[in-house]
Amino acid sequence: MTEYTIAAVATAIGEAGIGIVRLSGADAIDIGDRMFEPKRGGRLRDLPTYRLKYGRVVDPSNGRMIDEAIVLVMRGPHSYTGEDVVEFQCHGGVVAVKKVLETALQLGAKMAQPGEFTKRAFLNGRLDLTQAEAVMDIVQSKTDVGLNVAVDQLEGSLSRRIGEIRERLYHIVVQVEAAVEFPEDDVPDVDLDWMESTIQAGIDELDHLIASADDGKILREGLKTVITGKPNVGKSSLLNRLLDENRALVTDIPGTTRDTIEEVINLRGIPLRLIDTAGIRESGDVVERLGVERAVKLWDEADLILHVLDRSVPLEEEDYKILEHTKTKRRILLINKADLPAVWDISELGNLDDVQVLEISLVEGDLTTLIDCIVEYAGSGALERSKSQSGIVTRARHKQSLIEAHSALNQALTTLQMGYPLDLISIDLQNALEHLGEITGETVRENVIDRIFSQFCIGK
Ligand SMILES: Nc1nc2c(ncn2[C@@H]2O[C@H](COP(=O)(O)OP(=O)(O)OP(=O)(O)O)[C@@H](O)[C@H]2O)c(=O)[nH]1
Ligand SMILES: [Mg+2]
Repeated sequence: MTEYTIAAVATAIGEAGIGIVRLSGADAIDIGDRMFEPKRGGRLRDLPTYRLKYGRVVDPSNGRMIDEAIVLVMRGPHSYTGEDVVEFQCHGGVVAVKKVLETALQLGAKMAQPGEFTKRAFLNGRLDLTQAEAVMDIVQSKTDVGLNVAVDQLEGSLSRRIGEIRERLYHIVVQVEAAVEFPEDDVPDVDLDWMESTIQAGIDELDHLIASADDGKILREGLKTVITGKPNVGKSSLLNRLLDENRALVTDIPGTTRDTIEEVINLRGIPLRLIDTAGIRESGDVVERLGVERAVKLWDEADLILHVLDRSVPLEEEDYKILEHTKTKRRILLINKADLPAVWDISELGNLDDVQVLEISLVEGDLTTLIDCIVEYAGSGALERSKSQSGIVTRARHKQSLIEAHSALNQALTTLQMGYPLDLISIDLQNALEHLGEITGETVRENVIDRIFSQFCIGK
């Protein structure tokens, strides 16, 4: 158990039905007792685990009542953090809840860091690292599909898969080490064919997991979709139509949008992070130029680019420039203003073999075809993967460790095939094991752990 007790408000701050102040640590129950007077007497320390008491929260310095509350006691190790946990369920007002927290702090609890409750759960072995991360993903999930993936991860789907791969590699390491350390003893010879096929199977599995990472990222963070094009083509109109509200200013003056505007929408289960940007053109205006720079930078980060063109005005250099600069990206060309006469033909855009092209009007007709196209073209892989229960990689951190483990296994395979000494193979395998262990948290460094939990909200 960690030596000190932490406390934080666990619910969102604001007027609400209830507000919860949570304490965890060796003194949690003692501190709880000192600031709480149960209506029917008794003390929290005598309360069995998972029981509640109703009463008054009081300021022990003057005996004044702060709020009414129901207090829940959960004793370690069978609690969320693995420690003694006390939760005050108060009336959810900003001041009352803060006052309850302050009282706990005055009695010796320390203000919890972001994610510290979950971090303690991890350090006390209640969760592994992928599960702790899944807790955060559940809190932040943007669609039902994203939630399902996070819940599977919390249930251990990814850990299990990583665990199985580690188990098999570990088996080889044990055999190799025995053969290396006791060469003259009666250790049976290592079966090199078995070793080779086991390592190869590990590599194949890692390939699968790594391949799931792009879709996993989309499910967790959303498909970063950047709307781009020259000024006045209808970019902000597109954002508004997809959102179904007048979020961005739309005028017939080119250069209306200066800064980026980001909104999240749920497109049939795919979370779309939709970003409207300034129209691309050379501009003497400083503000507009900054907006354009920002827009161009976003091309690199985009998972999907919606490039809007206006068919009612002649093509210009900018249209071609954007086409050229975004050509390595997944993109959809939207030939807009189909309600107006066209002054150019799609063939003038050159070779568009690898691009989806749609003609649309943002003032007439619906966007079903566009939505179908986005979901089909950019999101179907993610939706498909979300249905498999066998573990999807949703974080860059996991992907990086998998890539490193993959490279160590490839190295092991080469070493084996070249007929080098077995202890060299053992080093490669240990390396792979270590990288796989980083994902679940067995071999992860402390600063990485700190970084992960610092992204959580306070009270979680
Ligand atoms: N006729 C017609 N007009 C459209 C269509 N889409 C947008 N417009 C009009 O085109 C003008 C520009 O639209 P915006 O959505 O502001 O264009 P934008 O690309 O965001 O422009 P900037 O922010 O200046 O780069 C507005 O007057 C819109 O009403 C369309 O499909 N048909
Ligand atoms: Mg605009």
